[in-house]
Amino acid sequence: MAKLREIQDITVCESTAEMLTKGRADGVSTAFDRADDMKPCPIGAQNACCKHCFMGPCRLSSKAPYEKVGVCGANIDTFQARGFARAVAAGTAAHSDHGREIAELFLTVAKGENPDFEIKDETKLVAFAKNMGVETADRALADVAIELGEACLAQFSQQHGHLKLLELAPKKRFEKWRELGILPRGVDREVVEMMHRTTMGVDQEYRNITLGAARCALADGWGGSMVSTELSDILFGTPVPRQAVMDIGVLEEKQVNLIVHGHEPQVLDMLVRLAEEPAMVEKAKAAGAEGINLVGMCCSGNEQLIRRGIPHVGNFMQCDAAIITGAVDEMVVDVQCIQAGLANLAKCYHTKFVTTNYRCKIDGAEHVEFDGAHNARAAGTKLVELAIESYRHRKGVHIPKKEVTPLIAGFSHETINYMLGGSFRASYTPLNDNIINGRIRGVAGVVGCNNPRVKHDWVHIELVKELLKNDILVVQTGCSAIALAKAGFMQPEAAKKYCGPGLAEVCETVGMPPVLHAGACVDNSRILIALSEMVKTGGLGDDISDLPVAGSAPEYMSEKAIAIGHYFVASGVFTVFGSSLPHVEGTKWADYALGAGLEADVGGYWAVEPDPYKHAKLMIDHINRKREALGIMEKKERVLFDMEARREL
Ligand code: MSK
Repeated sequence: MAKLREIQDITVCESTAEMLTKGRADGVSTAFDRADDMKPCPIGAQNACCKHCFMGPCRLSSKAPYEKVGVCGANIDTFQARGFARAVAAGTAAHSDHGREIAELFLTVAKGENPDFEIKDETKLVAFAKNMGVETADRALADVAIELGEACLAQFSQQHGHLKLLELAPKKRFEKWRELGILPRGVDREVVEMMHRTTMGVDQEYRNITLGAARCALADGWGGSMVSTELSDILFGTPVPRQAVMDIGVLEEKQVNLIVHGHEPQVLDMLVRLAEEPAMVEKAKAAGAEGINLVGMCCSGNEQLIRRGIPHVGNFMQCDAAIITGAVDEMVVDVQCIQAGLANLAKCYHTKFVTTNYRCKIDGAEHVEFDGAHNARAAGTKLVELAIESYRHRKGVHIPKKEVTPLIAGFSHETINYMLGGSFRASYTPLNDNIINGRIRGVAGVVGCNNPRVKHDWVHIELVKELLKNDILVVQTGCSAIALAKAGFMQPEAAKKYCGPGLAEVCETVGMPPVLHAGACVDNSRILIALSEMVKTGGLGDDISDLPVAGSAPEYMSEKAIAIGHYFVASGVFTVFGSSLPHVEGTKWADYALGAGLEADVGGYWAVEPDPYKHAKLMIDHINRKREALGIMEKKERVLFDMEARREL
């Protein structure tokens, strides 16, 4: 094993540091240790390795003469564009397969075939049905719901035309996509086509591949992900701001601790209800516990944090730390971001590690099939009972000393609209006004994962501090949101402590935190809708690419993050990535994707910057440029029309 980093160089999260120290004393290995032991392959990291056929694998370098090509003759630009595009396709597939599962579950509920779930938000059902082109007037809600479910499922298999939800984008944006020929037709079609185009001997022009990848990514953001988020809101409730607590300290010494980790909301939704049932609590008591403590982790946790205020343990790189407490009686997982190493780590303690989805089985894990459409209650009951049984086998328990952090989460685009517009006039006008008058300089979406190769949570936190100081409102999802929540940025009091005077004034007036938690990584689609609404509200240009906004994924690790980044770029948003991939420099593809070439095509482009301060500067400079172009660089109050002025008009 290579020399391991000191704990203080691994994480800034106090509770994680305490547990990693314990883990080393216990002699167990974590993902941080494995990252130290596994040197990343520099050729692979540059997407300069091609193994799309079996004449290779071929390796190129940006430092080698440009004429040096692979066996088939493909150059480094083709290699990089194809590697990037395949990551986009994989990320799109992941979000969209999640979205399809939700659509199938929704349809069983709509048809009255699934007593385990119900439609929670009928208002949103009607609003979303209208957006999907489903007739709602004078119809029974059940009929609307069935047609909506079918229409959503059809978005995946559709072969012609364009995805319906793209029409929510500003007109100019939609027309740009049409002109470029990148309006996605159907989600599955775009993923299949991307895999075809990037196989040996097909698309070998880097610009064409990158624009093809944009079409695929748009099918994620405005297709699979958006369907997932909107239907999840209808089924499990549209998020509204609610108080909760976060960090490993949510684990309880004297209760059965059951963590749900992964992405799809139905598992945690069912288990929460079961864990509250008196008969189940009695079973826990019979096993010697005081009760059942059901908590979320990663994006499964985010899904129910924003909807029910369920306590949250932590982000992707805290899974090891949570198990090391010895207090986790069971970790239930479904799909995405489940590290295989957790199954082995769980064996070193008494933790039951249980997979639940046929698409995700892991060597060494127990498997209880949870099919939301058919057996949610039965499977859920078994899962809670396994946790209770596991409690009997506890050895030592060590819960971190650090107190849990209170937070407010649940900022859907509907909530932002309502909150900033007030009770009588839900609208984005006050947000736009405050951007125009300069109190708010702009808006940043800071999202994405943790990556064990960078100091856990540090880049997220330092970056957001810089943005807030510069009056930039921050909207978050995924593991990045969890990092900032733990650090105390999701309380209204954070405004005074961290923000510039303009943003602090707005937050204090509204009573909101300066960092808004919008949900799981699949919920970035909420940000697309919010950006479109800002354009439609007026005063900030007529396309998303005119807005003073920027995107960021400072510690990303997943292919899903590449798909998210590319759908923001393709929607007109400048997007900066932090850690590791894509290490792209010195090639024509890199010059195109990270600069004026891609910006000229789609209005957005990429940047890569691991240093949080330089990363923030790139975003702030971009926002300033957009303000300059809009003519709102100088602070000025917007002239509001009074009745007299209106009459004159
Ligand atoms: S869980 S994709 S580590 S945000 Fe959505 Fe976190 Fe990234 Fe997974």
